[in-house]
Amino acid sequence: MRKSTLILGASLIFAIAACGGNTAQTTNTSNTSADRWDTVKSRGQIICGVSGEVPGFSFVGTDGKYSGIDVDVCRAVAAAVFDNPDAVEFRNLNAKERFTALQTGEVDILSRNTTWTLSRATSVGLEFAPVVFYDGQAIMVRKNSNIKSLTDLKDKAICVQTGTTTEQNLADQMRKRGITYKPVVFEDVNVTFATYAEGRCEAVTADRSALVSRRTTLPKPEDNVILDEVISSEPLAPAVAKGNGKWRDTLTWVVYSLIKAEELGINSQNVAQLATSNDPDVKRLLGTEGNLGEGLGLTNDFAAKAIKHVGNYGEIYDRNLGPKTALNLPRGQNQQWTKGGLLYSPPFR
Ligand SMILES: N[C@@H](CCC(=O)N[C@@H](CS)C(=O)NCC(=O)O)C(=O)O
Repeated sequence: MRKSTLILGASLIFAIAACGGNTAQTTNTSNTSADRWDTVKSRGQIICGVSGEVPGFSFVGTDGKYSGIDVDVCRAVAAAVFDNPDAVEFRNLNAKERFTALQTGEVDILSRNTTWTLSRATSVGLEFAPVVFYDGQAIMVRKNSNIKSLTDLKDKAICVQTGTTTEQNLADQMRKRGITYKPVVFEDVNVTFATYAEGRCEAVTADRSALVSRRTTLPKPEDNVILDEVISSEPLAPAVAKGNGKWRDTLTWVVYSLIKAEELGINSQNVAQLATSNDPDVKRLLGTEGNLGEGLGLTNDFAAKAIKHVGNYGEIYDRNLGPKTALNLPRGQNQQWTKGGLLYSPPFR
């Protein structure tokens, strides 16, 4: 009872402040309370939850080194905060474990091909940063199977990982189309794909990028095709636990800095030399003019540090998913807005 009165009181104050347009006051409140940002700063290292099983996104090599676009997001934050992209410890999390790991504080950031959804952003308690990869769900089948569409999967076994939007979307789509099927559900991604590879499922479904990625790990990748049909939208974004506004801001603006850097033509090779640029947009992003970093509790050249160590969004994409990689994923929706894509950073001002 007392608790609900307090909560009501707090929301009333917020509502009055918001209606009165006193946004500075509300911003200050969220930024001065105990925040994950303080824990990370005093630890001197970020703990980053990844999958570790999806090449191009997050993967542990035979040398124990992590790579992938999700890995690079955490490395960029470490570079911006500590000027050291290696100040990150990675933890492997499967689909089911990932949210608990964030809620309990086991990880500071969840950067793990995770779709931004309403329930995850509310009841599950996640605070999403910008989308780093726009994806959609697809289906993979054997080339010689004669399965060309979802309809052809009537009464067939479909392998799928639990704890994912993938499992939910498949059920929705099949229900919508009145198609009966046999979901074969696993917690472990390796078992999911191994079961498909053994021929015990006629199809396997996942985010399209994950299918392209995991196909490279199958015994005969070329014997498998990904159907053209895309059955959902999967905006993949990193996240922090709710109630850590300052830490969320850091993650958010580091991701935007990588996107903005590509838009402005700043990359790891020219970032040092562009410190003397006369372009006001470049100067503000690199912190040679203004004090944008201060608002985050960082140095004003936080973006320059991230770009120097990890590269801009385009460099990160190319290194992990581009034409020189086994995935060779076209940029598509993950292109800059100036080139017809969906990547768009708000102003650095
Ligand atoms: N984007 C979807 C699916 C994410 C997902 O977990 N996909 C599986 C299928 S490849 C995966 O990445 N598994 C890796 C693991 O469990 O480590 C979601 O957020 O629910």
